[in-house]
Amino acid sequence: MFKLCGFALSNYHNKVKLALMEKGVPFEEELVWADRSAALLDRSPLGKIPYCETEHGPLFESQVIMEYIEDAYPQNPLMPTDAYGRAKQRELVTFIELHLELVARELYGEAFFGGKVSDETKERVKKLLTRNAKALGKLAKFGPYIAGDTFTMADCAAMVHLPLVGMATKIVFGEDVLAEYPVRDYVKMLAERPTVQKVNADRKANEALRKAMK
Ligand SMILES: N[C@@H](CCC(=O)N[C@@H](CS)C(=O)NCC(=O)O)C(=O)O
Repeated sequence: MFKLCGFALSNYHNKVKLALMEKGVPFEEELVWADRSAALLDRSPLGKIPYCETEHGPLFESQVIMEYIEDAYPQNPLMPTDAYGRAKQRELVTFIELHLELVARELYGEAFFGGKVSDETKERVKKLLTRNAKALGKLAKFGPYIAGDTFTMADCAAMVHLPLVGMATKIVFGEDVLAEYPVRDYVKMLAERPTVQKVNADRKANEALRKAMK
């Protein structure tokens, strides 16, 4: 059976888990911390989670896993069938991850883990995120789903990443770079889905476990 490995505090892990549940793909979940152990590096060369175990072998990089799931389990598709529609999905996911989440990630140490980020980094990140956040308006529809009137793969990404980008920038800069978008209402709307409720409940339980381990 398909196995998703990682921990439920991770936005990338939760993106894949949400897709699996939305598609109704049977899967097992194995708790794996990003501990740089030899066992982890054997499955995921950069020691990152999530990775998965398929019937053919392991895969890492969450978006590669998402596409594998879509190809291997065509039921309840999370992408349209036409090439351009599929490309638009990938465009939105790539944009959110490469130009928003990965940039904002530089702030997480200070925003969530008690660290400190240099003023130089803050200035660079703020400039980039301000520009990139404006560009999100050209791609995101919030209509009510991120790519239009249907729940898609892009929602699995937007649901886990956009709130984090908003929170991190609000904490570190005192202003949410995504404030002009209805992210709060969007997340609230998605939280009516049992799949999203399960992701959120598991994330909270994982956070409690991590705290208890310290
Ligand atoms: N591009 C990767 C990002 C995954 C990622 O950054 N995972 C984090 C947890 S949210 C991680 O494993 N960090 C540990 C590390 O980088 O050593 C993906 O999409 O899977």
